[in-house]
Amino acid sequence: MSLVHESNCQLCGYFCGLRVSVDDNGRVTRVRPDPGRYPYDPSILAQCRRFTANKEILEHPERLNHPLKRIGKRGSGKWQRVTWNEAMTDIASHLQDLKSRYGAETLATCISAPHTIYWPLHRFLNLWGTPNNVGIGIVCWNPRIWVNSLTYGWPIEDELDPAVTRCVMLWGINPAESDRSLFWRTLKDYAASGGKLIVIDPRRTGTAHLTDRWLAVRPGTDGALALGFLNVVIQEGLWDHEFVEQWCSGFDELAQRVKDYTPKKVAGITGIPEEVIVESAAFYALSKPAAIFTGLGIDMSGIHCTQTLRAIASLRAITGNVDVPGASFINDRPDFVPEADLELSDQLQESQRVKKLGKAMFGLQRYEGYERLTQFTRRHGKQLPTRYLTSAHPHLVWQAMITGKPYPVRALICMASNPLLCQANTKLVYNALKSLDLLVVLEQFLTPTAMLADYIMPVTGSFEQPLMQTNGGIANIAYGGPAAVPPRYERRRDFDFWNELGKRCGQEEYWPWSTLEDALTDVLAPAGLSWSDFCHTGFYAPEKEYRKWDNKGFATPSGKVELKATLLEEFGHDPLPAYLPTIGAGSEFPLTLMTGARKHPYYSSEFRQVKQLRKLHPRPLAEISRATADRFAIRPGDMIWIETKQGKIRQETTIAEMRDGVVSIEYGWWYPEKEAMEPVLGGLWESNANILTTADTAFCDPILGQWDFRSIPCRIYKAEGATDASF
Ligand SMILES: Nc1nc2c(c(=O)[nH]1)N[C@H]1C(S)=C(S)[C@@H](COP(=O)(O)OP(=O)(O)OC[C@H]3O[C@@H](n4cnc5c(=O)[nH]c(N)nc54)[C@H](O)[C@@H]3O)O[C@H]1N2
Ligand SMILES: Nc1nc2c(c(=O)[nH]1)N[C@H]1C(S)=C(S)[C@@H](COP(=O)(O)OP(=O)(O)OC[C@H]3O[C@@H](n4cnc5c(=O)[nH]c(N)nc54)[C@H](O)[C@@H]3O)O[C@H]1N2
Ligand code: SF4
Ligand SMILES: [Mo]
Repeated sequence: MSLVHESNCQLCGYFCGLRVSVDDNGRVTRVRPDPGRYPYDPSILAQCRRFTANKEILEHPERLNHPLKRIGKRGSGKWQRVTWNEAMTDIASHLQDLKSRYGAETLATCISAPHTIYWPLHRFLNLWGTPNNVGIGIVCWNPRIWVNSLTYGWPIEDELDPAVTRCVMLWGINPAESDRSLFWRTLKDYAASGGKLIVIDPRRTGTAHLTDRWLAVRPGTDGALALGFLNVVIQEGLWDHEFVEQWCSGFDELAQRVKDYTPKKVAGITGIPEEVIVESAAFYALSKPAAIFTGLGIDMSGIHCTQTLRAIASLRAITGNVDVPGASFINDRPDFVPEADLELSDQLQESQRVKKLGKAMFGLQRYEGYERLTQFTRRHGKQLPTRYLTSAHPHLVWQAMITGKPYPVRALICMASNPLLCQANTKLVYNALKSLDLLVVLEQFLTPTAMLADYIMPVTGSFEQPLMQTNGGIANIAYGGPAAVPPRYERRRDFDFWNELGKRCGQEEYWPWSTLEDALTDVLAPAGLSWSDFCHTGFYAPEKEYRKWDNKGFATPSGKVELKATLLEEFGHDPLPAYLPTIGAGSEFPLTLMTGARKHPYYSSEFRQVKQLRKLHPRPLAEISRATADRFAIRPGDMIWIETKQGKIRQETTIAEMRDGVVSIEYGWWYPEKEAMEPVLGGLWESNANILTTADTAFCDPILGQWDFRSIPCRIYKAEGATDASF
């Protein structure tokens, strides 16, 4: 006999609703999409190869099942199995000891993709007293949250409604690989029924194949392109006069600014023909409503990022595509307890807030900027969680670990993150982790980062933990469901770790819950929903209301869309969208490197040990155009060195339709089949893209701190003698 449970896949950020059959022995026997629950996609089975891997991952022989304590030298691979109680007692007392010696700020945490629930971590940190959470957010999603908040007073959700939307621009985003769920299917259906698409990407991706309008932009020049589009829209009088007149501030200054960005000039910078720039801009402006989705192609563009997003935000606004159906939606405050309240950021004292590293840098991406921004959003009854907007800059945190300056950072807790593969400059991260007094890693697998830990705490995954996804706490939407099976072995939920650590560190009154389900029950209560009601539907979202500006205006200082951003000016930055020319690549590194474009079946550094997925994609691939391959006498299948100022790695060549002179490599590659100790560390040093990158603040966006993962000068050459076997 087997019982069917409703649950959610947690192998990527879409958390598809699933039906999980469990037999009398508690074994998962079958997993199917759940047509009754959000997000549901009947074509999941065909589209997403990871979906079927859930069973293998749940019972994988290499899953971490018990807490481990390091007994040899750091990285020596010698572990002792301990109980949760022993581990938690040691961790809590070690942390208290470090706090008494160096202050609360000596503890940092590292998080990244949306694998798990994050507010418990922030709640702990705020009560503990440290501003040092390192995320990847600075180059993933957060720039959009910041820029849209500065421009429209709150983040927006771009929206494709095939019945309403007349044009979709996909800019530096590739849902064909990064999102195989509902959105991708909607997009394909939209294209198949004649919907109009513009795709801006140096590679002809699966997404670009949906349209004739593929703009193969030169990496890192999107800012100029956006200014060029604005130039055309304004010169040709294609803007929404009524919306601009009533609801935008700074239009005249914007018009003046973009005058210089003629299609001719922009063609020279971006490599896109003049007539294509003119036609695309006019096409977008005349097809209303129109949506613009942006992705990592922009977020990871380093010094260009903030102002490129500002130009795109202005384009949306002057064409009247803000908070209208089929274009974009300004989210509402949640009816349930907002993440901003759960994280208890007001508990972090001013004396600790100012210790955020990098005093004179990135003034907005600090508590000062956060406070100023939320002053206006609060007028609309809304507040963003601090976690997107005050993230500590990773480069500064790694340096503080190594140098003790400006103060010692001696302890790190990594949750659902693998910084040795996913943060820039692996060597720096490695030296930082090696220098720590205490490294705790909450993990499912023995990753290279976990290999360097003092304690590894085994955590649950899909089906073993309940889920309540809230679009990062910025929207009035929640979806998710219950666990289908109890945690296996001694795996626990991330929540349990923070709940227990909090209680052991004097925060008892703030952790009134015994389980995550208890906590989620309290979170849902203000919306009038019980946890079991929520699990049944798996979805909470009231009907959307658009054009809220009509009676409320925007939650910005001027109450309008700020084409000229008051807060940017106040913090000493250019208040109008701008484009900073990139320094040329030079002869030593004549090519441009893009790292990390998404590919199925992997998710970041995960799943290389999952046999059914590894079989589909055994090695990392470096993509180049046919002409670039010929230029360097490289053939498909050749192993090549990819080298930047930071270092070199090897990947296998594949030919792709893309801009000449550009190299696109995969990231997150390590080899779980290799030795799990120093110096091998699971093949960390062989093909890992982040050996080639840096987040040195000297080269980051001066406004919010973004570093460049997508247009790095590089060179390539054949790795003589290296064959597949050397991987
Ligand atoms: N399969 C899979 N799916 C994933 C993930 C995964 O690891 N694997 N990761 C998830 C995560 S964490 C995220 S944040 C999302 C990201 O989702 P996306 O934003 O779709 O991510 P990417 O594919 O990294 O980048 C999009 C495109 O940007 C292009 N690009 C690179 N440089 C430039 C540039 O200078 N200009 C322009 N216009 N385009 C450029 C790349 O060629 C790429 O096709 O995906 C999520 N989904
Ligand atoms: N060069 C380059 N670097 C990049 C990027 C790029 O495009 N180029 N992309 C960046 C982006 S957008 C992102 S989001 C990051 C992703 O960076 P990470 O999130 O660090 O990447 P993952 O490999 O997904 O690591 C997550 C780890 O969490 C574990 N895990 C899974 N579920 C859970 C859970 O519920 N709880 C806990 N505690 N652990 C869990 C997994 O086993 C895995 O080892 O990488 C970034 N790094
Ligand atoms: S898209 Fe695939 S991996 Fe992501 S949640 Fe859905 S089934 Fe899981
Ligand atoms: Mo991400």
